[in-house]
Amino acid sequence: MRDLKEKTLKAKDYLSDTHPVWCPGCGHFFILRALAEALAWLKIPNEQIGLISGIGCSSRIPAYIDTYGFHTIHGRALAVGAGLKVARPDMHVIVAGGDGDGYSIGGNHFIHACRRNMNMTYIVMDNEVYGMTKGQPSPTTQPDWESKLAPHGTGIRTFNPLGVALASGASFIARGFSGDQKGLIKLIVDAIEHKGFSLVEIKSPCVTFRPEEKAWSKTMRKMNIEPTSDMVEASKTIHSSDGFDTGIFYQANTSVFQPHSSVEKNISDFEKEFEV
Ligand SMILES: Cc1ncc(C[n+]2csc(CCOP(=O)(O)OP(=O)(O)O)c2C)c(N)n1
Ligand code: SF4
Repeated sequence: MRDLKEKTLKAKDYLSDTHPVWCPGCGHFFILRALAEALAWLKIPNEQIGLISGIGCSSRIPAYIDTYGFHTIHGRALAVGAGLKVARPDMHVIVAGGDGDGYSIGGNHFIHACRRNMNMTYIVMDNEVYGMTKGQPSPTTQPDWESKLAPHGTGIRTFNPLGVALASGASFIARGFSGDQKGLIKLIVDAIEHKGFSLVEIKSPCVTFRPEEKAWSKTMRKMNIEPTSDMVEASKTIHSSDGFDTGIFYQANTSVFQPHSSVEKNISDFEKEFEV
């Protein structure tokens, strides 16, 4: 593991002047901080980063980071991020959002982003609930979690993002915890440095609609997983985990998809292609 003390830039060099509107104590604050620390450690020039998000409390993050950013539409952030990477392969593309945004409405994009294995990082701020729309169950909500909208629970088994990512072709798969700042910074640094599609799924308590998630500070294990490039081994670890393990579950060098950019074309070239 690298020594994070080597960095010279500061997290504040990557934070914007906009103060987050998140509820006090929301786990997303700690992810914002860890992302800024990771970028400072990597010393990537601000203008070389594109932070793309969908919709949700978590997806507000581009407003708080001082890089290029695009707060897009619900569930479509990965498609926009892939488009940016095609047009600007030189840029570091980071996509961020919530479990509702990425695993429900954005589920199809998630699978195919993993399959394409483009060189980009996907940060999912997973609070096992739809925070912004006031507490509906999400794909990662336990079947027996009772709420106003699902008084007897959904009765539906939870979505396993790490398992789906592995089966779909992602080449870097990690789980972190918003309450483990040091571990999270390392995971984000490793994910951004990885060549290929990197998923960093981060457990992030929603203190307003799931206050019981505050107990994660006691149940989450800090960086107890050792990375492997063996798919079978990774699959066993992912499927035997109770969800409280953190670290890199899988990292492999597999072929990265980078289609040829057509960004050098001007508008009249595009118009000609659509002439009838
Ligand atoms: C197409 C579309 N469908 C639904 C919504 C309503 N909507 C906005 S945010 C959201 C859920 C966000 O939950 P999540 O991604 O888990 O993020 P969190 O707020 O928990 O951080 C939904 C359903 C929307 N904005 N657009
Ligand atoms: S509603 Fe939940 S996810 Fe949204 S800001 Fe508040 S604590 Fe965070």
